[in-house]
Order: sequence, then C-alpha cells, then structure tokens
Amino acid sequence: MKRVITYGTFDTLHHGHIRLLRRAKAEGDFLVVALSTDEFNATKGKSAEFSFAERKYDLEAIRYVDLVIPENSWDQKVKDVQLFDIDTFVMGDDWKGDFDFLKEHCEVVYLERTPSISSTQIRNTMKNKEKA
Ligand code: C2G
Repeated sequence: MKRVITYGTFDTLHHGHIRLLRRAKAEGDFLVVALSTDEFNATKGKSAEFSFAERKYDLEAIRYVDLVIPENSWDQKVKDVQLFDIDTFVMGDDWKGDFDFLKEHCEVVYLERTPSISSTQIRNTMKNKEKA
C-alpha cells in the first residue's frame, strides 16, 4: 500500500482543494491530510473562517481522504513521514522547493495549483454580496 501525505488549512473548501486532494490520492492508495489547527494558523498569519473541527469534518467526507491528523507546527513533517510510513509527500506548487528537505525520507511531488480560486477570494466575494 502506497501512503501519501499532504498539509494545509483547507478553509472554505473549494474546487482547488478538491482537485489537489484527488490528484494527491492518485499518487498512492492511502491519503493522510495534516490539517492546520486554529493555533497553527495563527502562527501562519492566517485566520480560518471555519474551525479545525468544521474543516476536519468536511475533509473526512471527501472520498479521497483516508485520515485527517492535526498540523500543529512547521517541524512535524519528518516525524509524520516516519510515523505514518509515508511514501509520497504532496503539496501544491505554490510551495515548490520549500519541502525538498523531505526528499531523503520520501518522494516529494508538487502539483499544479488550480488558478483563480482561493478561500480568501471566496470570503471577499461573500462579504461584498452581503454588503450589496
Ligand atoms: N491549493 C491548490 N489550488 C488552490 C488553492 C490551494 O492546489 N486554488 C492547494 C495548495 O497548494 C495546498 C493545498 O491546496 O497544497 C491546501 O492549501 P491551503 O489550505 O491554502 O494550505 P496552506 O495555507 O498552503 O498550508 O505546512 C504546509 C501548510 O500547512 C500549507
């Protein structure tokens, strides 16, 4: 069984996230998603619209996702790769090169980011509609 892992906030789940998860799962047979906790998001300078529990609930409903674990820090990736016996690490190519240090532990794959859609864009659109 080929095991894959990916990381992210996955706030305001959208087509770009789903495309990433679908392609990440296609890299193997079992996909672990390390989901940024609300506390970790604060250190990333991000405040998610939805709580960790809500974002986890939504991810667990996606057929490509086999396990959701918390992402609490930047430094847990090597331990996660070892703990979950990961063969392939996957991220969108907006992170290209940032995680190459993992190449001594597993395959590292950067997948093309889906253009012109983001959680921020969706949130802003919703806010503008509320004002209208
Ligand atoms: N993504 C994508 N296309 C988009 C938006 C996001 O392919 N239009 C991908 C990102 O490249 C990432 C994943 O979806 O691989 C999750 O994106 P975010 O929730 O924005 O995660 P991020 O804030 O990049 O956190 O330790 C790594 C960090 O936790 C990544």
